[in-house]
Amino acid sequence: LMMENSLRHALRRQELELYFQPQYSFEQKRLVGCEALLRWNSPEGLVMPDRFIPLAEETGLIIPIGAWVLQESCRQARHWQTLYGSDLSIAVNVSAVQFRPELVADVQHGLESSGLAPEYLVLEVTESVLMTDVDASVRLLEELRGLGLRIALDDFGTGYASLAYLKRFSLDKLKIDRTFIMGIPDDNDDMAITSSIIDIARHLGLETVAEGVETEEHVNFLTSAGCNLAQGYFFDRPLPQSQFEQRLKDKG
Ligand code: G
Ligand code: G
Ligand code: MN
Ligand code: NA
Repeated sequence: LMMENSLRHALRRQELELYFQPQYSFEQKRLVGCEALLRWNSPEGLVMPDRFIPLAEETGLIIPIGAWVLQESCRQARHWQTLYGSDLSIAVNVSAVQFRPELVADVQHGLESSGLAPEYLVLEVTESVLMTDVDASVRLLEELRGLGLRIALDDFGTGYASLAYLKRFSLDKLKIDRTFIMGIPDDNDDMAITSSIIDIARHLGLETVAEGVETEEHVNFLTSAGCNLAQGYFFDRPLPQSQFEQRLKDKG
């Protein structure tokens, strides 16, 4: 309850902060995007999203917080494009509570107030978010993509969406869940699953992002399997703004 009360004030007290985890292109060998990951500098210290996002969802606070994350992510990406001339894209996580028709207005507001071109904004949704109401999800995805932004299916392979839904949902990217990447190079099943996801995605015209890329073996396997983008500790942890900007100067 104490946490609920202080989370209520977190936005106004400017205690929320975005970290940015770089995404690297295997083909271009450079930093091409990032995922925005929320942190809470609470009076009790740094709180990770696994601890406060569920609470934000239960209390409905995720709606204003999510709108702030969208606006701040668009503003930041546009700012970096101006400063570094980069074509950097930014991925924002969207939870089930946010995935409703009103999300369109929040996204439009973020894009318009920042001047960020929509093709540089990626929304990450999980299979379970989409499966709650499949028909409504199909419509909302089409409306969002109609704005020109892109959609990534997060934690792909761990939820209960069947492959048939890859056809119904309007998507741009699959993020291969890190539990599969963890098994490379010792687990043959994980390697078969990973390269099959990459093949299916390519045939469907979807980009692939590998999550949890931690070792050189991961990089080598994913390169030869034809994965498009890598995100993980081998390259970078989620970084505060100033450290991320240093990466942009070095590797953008
Ligand atoms: O770095 P990490 O511990 O940051 O993030 C843990 C999880 O918290 C992520 O998998 C993600 O799903 C969730 N998360 C992080 N930032 C956000 C955010 O801005 N909005 C939502 N809805 N979830 C987030
Ligand atoms: O939204 P999603 O659940 O995909 O958020 C990414 C999560 O994965 C964040 O909590 C982030 O800190 C974490 N993460 C990013 N890179 C790595 C990695 O290389 N290894 C592990 N174990 N976790 C990672
Ligand atoms: Mn994500
Ligand atoms: Na994920």
